[in-house]
Formats: sequence, structure tokens, C-alpha cells
Amino acid sequence: IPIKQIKLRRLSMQLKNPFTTSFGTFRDKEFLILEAIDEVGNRGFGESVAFASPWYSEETVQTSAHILEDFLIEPIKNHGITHPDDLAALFSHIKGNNMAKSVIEGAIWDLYAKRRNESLAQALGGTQQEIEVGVSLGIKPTVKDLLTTIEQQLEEGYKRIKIKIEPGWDVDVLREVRAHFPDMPMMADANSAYTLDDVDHLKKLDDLDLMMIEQPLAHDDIVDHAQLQASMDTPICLDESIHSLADARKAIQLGSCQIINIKIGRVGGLTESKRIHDYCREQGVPVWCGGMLEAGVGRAHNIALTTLPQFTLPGDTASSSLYWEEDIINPEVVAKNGMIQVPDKPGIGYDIDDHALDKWTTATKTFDF
Ligand code: OSB
Ligand code: MG
Repeated sequence: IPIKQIKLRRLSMQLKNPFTTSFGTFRDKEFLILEAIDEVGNRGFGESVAFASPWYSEETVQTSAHILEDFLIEPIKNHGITHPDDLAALFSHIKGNNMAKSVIEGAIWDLYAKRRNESLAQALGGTQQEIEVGVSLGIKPTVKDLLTTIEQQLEEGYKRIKIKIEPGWDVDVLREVRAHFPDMPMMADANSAYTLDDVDHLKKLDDLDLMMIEQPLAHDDIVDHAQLQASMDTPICLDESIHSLADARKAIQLGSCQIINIKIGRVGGLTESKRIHDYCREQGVPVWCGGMLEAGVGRAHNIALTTLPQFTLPGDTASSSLYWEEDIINPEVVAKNGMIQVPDKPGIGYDIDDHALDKWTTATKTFDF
């Protein structure tokens, strides 16, 4: 893939509504957009998912920029690659920093697909023409606020409702939600807010017919989760703890989870996401695609990945308009009745809105090859 230039932008966009998790509140989003341009002017795009603060994981926007600028761009310039899968070998001596690796990998996957004149979904081996999506709802000031929001999102047609929980906003709140919406497909995400001391409390969730509880225990744990799963019926889904196929294999072998949330950035890119997907398919473990409050480029990558067959549960990739006044792609991502039609145009399948991209860009660096 003859890359001529890489453009790395830093953007800042304001969220329409603050989003509260057990570890903090997001009001706006800072992120990177990396553009890889070939000799005939094809443009491949990748979006970073690290947040400004290391709340969800160690990586931040700043560490992603540092790792990209100082370690990841150079080897591509020096060695060149023929397929996006080659990047794993090129980056293998750089530990961790999966979100940084994923930004450039994503841009090169998009460029690769565009050069082949096929959609990213096709290039990945996707099989679904439309995908099911749910929505993730942050912690609200009152239960009434939560119930109103759920009502609105059910009217939008989302296929399942995910509710963020933390100690003090969990069993009682979910019980009230269940009483109002007896048949709603519903799950909870704790973002690692509990420990094994909370086992008896968490077991009360077993009465509420949850599809799953996501990441109840520590962000870096798979051992305690196995103990928790053995003592509760609600399926555990791991998010934060899974960074690779090796992690997924260990978690499944230990019985730490029954479902895996695949986030492209967290596992270092689309190639590793696909490997985890393939392993889960062999093992009969359902997967779904998580979200990181992405703008349009990240959303488009999530949609392409979700076309793989083992993505049997609705993901978190809701409509752009839920998050942004103006997204950086054209058209924006639209979920109708909880379904997104997968674009069949080359690459990510959405056009970049260059005007919006420029508007939200706060800094740009260019690397000529
Ligand atoms: O754990 O999935 C998570 C948002 C920020 C950080 C972590 C998570 C989330 C979400 C929202 O649940 C996902 C989205 O709507 O993009
Ligand atoms: Mg999560």
C-alpha cells in the first residue's frame, strides 16, 4: 500500500448531553483523526477512542498522539506494508497502547478497502447487510429522568437498553426500571465499580432478567470475575479486561464471562477484533460491538466490524444525532427501529465532511513519506 502522506489531527467536539459512568462524567470529547493518503489521492481514516483522562483505561488522547508520532508512523514509512494484517508484526515489539495502534490500523484498513473498491465490511469478510443496535444510558440525576430517557429511546426503536450502574445506583434502580418495562431487553454496565465483597448484593440482579452485566469487577481482572460468574446466574460480559485474543481465550477458559464486548480500539484494531470474533464463533460465545462515544469515523468502523456473523447481540453504536450536533461524516449514522443499514460504498462507506472536520480540528501534523 503506497502511502504518500499521513495527516494527524486533534479534534474537540461537544457532546449534546453529558454522559455519566461509574468513573466520571464526559461533557465533550477530544480525539484524533488519522488520515492515510495514497499516491492517487485515496484517503483512509481512523479515529482514536482514548479519552482525555485515563478513566476507562491507561491511554489518553495525549499518549495516543505521542505513541503514534514517535513510534508507530516511522516503521510504516520504513518498511511499507501490503495488507493491514502486516501491522501486527510491525508493532509487535511495542507493548500495549492498543488504542494508538488501532487509529493507524483503522486508517490503513479503510485505505486498503478503498483501493480494492470494496466496502470495509466486505474487506473484513462481513456477512450482514444491516445490523442491530441498542443504546447505552448514563447515570442520571433521578430515576424519573432515567425512565423518561428509556421511554424516548424505546420509541426510537433501539433493540436493547444498557444502563450504567455504580454502588448506590444499581439494584433498586434496575428493579424500578424492570417494573415499568417488564419485557424490555435490558443490561447493566458497572465499568468495574464493584469487588468480590459485593457478591451478595450483585446476586440480587439475578431476579431482573438482565441480558448480562458488563464488567462488574476490576478493569484488569479475569480471575475474580470467574468466581463471581460461578456464583450468579446473570451472564457476565467483559469489556475493559479484554485486550487481545489471548485475553479472550483465558477469560472463556476460566469461565470469567459468557459474552464479550469487542471494542476495536481496546484490542488494538480490526485485525485483532476479527481474531477474537473468530475464536468466539468457534467457542459459541456471543459478541457485540461496544462504543466509546465515537464521532462518525469510529462509528463507521464499528458498523463494518459488526457485519461479522458472531455479532449476534445489539451493539452500542447508536445514531450520530444522539451524541453530536454535527458529525464529521456524510450522511450521519442513522439507526431506524434499532437497525443500521450497512453502507456498500468503498471503505468506511461514509463521506468525510471536510468542512465539519476542519471546524472541530484544533491541531494538525503532517508526515510525508
Ligand atoms: O463501558 O462501554 C463502556 C462510554 C464511555 C466509556 C466506556 C463505555 C461507554 C458506554 C457508551 O457505555 C458507549 C457509547 O454510547 O458509545
Ligand atoms: Mg462497558
